[in-house]
Amino acid sequence: MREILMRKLRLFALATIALFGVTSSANAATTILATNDFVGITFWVVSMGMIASTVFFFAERGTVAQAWRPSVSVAGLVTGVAFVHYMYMRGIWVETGETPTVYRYIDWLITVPLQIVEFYLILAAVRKVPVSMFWRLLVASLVMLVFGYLGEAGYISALLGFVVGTAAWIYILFELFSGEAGKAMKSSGNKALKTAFTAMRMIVTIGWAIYPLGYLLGYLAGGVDTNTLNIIYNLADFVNKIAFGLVIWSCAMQNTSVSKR
Ligand SMILES: *C/C=C(C)/C=C/C=C(C)/C=C/C1=C(C)CCCC1(C)C
Repeated sequence: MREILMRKLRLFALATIALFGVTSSANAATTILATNDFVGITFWVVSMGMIASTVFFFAERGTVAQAWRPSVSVAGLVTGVAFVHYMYMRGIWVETGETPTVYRYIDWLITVPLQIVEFYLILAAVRKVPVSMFWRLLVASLVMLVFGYLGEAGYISALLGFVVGTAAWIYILFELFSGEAGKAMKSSGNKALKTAFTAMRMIVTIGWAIYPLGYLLGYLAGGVDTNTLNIIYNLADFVNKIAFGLVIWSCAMQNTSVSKR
């Protein structure tokens, strides 16, 4: 009974996503993308990558072991929320040539905490971990983004926003490398989890560094042009959201083949 209801809900969710994708792209057809607008093209490519991965993650969710479903669902939420923002950002870019900074920050405000919480979720799928770890990671990611936005929007000095934001990011890295989360991973005795955790941590270290670097070059030095910055952000999002989710999915699959489906 419950299984049937869940299957129906899943189908409904997929249909909604697909319908939204179709209607948004129909609206988008009214704006003309220039053949040499490479930034606009990357906005499009990333949008389509986001919707494809969203459908993929929700479709795959039911095939992984129970304990891994929240992780795969959250991966789908991240790309789903990003897809909606990308449809808007693409429109703003193609129509006005402006950098859609506010939309990026709103997107980050939702997707980044969800991603950072994934570390807790994948650990919790294989072992006992304290809920306080969840809150520490969540709050640190929010501090990072809120201060970045305040600095970028001019409510506080750009430098202060950068310094506090970066401190929060370093705190996250500390937690993942040598804090409770890193230690819990090491002592988990789960090979697939270790591989996934390490790969995700690499993304949070290298892939995420692109954003503060863009902030630094664009707002403190004032030297980076908007075309370059947007292309870099778009490609970074592709890796940091889609590849990040695929790592989680792959780990979930590996843990499923050894336990029961
Ligand atoms: C999918 C979007 C992602 C993974 C966005 C990540 C954004 C960051 C890691 C931003 C970091 C920042 C700092 C570390 C310093 C202050 C400025 C920010 C917000 C750009």
